[in-house]
Amino acid sequence: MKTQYERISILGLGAMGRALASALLDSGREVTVWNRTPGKAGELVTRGARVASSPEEAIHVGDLTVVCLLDDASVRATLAPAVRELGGGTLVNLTSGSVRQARELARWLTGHGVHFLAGGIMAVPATVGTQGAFVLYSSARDVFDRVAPVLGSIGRSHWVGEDPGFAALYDMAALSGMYGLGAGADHAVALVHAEGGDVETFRQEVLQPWMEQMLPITVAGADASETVPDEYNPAMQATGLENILSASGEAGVPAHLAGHLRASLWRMRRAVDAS
Ligand code: FVH
Repeated sequence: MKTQYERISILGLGAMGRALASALLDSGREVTVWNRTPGKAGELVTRGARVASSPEEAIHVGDLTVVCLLDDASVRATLAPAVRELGGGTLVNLTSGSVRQARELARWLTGHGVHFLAGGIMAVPATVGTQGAFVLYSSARDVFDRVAPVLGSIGRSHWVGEDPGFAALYDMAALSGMYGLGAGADHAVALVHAEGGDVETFRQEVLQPWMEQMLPITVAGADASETVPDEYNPAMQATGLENILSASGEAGVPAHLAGHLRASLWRMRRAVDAS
């Protein structure tokens, strides 16, 4: 197996695939790109990327294949006709999918002699290659050790275990946390807007510093058991949540924006009932 990975092929030129190609070009690699719909390579070509006319051709010219497509179904559809070409090569899948899909993809590809690494990108296209960006990887450690330095230009490489499903697992769980934060922020802004508050001032002077203060406490306190420690005073929190929900209703904020509050209230009431 080649270990230098100077020639990298990217399957998928959506927003993320283009950002990956750009970062890898910046790092001095030879980059070949393929996309189902032609004409998406744009300025990547002027910067030196080569365009392949099929997944097979892209896989053939590269010594490392990076896949970043919409979902697992598109990965399967793209790789199925090319799987013979992949045998003996190295493939990193950076497409989002479920834990089961990642495990099954790993089984299928390793069964065809592919050195496989599963990944989950903890970045958006605009932050690929910047300081905060990182990528979760899982499956065979030796494949990670060879690939990680090469893909470091996308973002810091972070291995999360031999189970090929773990990159997807931690990726999805982290996204769940992000969407929870987003839902809370959306509701907060909707409430301020509905009661005539200054949304921009609230955003900058109240919401941002408050969420920054609470983020480490919230992450540390997250608990899979759904119990609430007594020192969190669940009775007080249940009353507080009822107040927010009342205020939200009085302001006419749509009830579906407050789903996260009802989930927290359910948890606090359950803790009160259990005490
Ligand atoms: N963009 C983001 O912020 C997030 C950040 C975290 C990781 N995600 C995941 O990355 C995967 C790709 O996301 P994307 O942003 O590049 O997505 P799109 O811009 O919508 O591009 C989709 C590409 O997939 C191709 N494609 C779709 N269906 C098929 C198919 N059946 N066969 C072959 N290719 C297919 C599509 O091709 P085309 O429509 O241009 O022909 C694009 O190349 C994704 O898993 C995110 O969850 C991004």
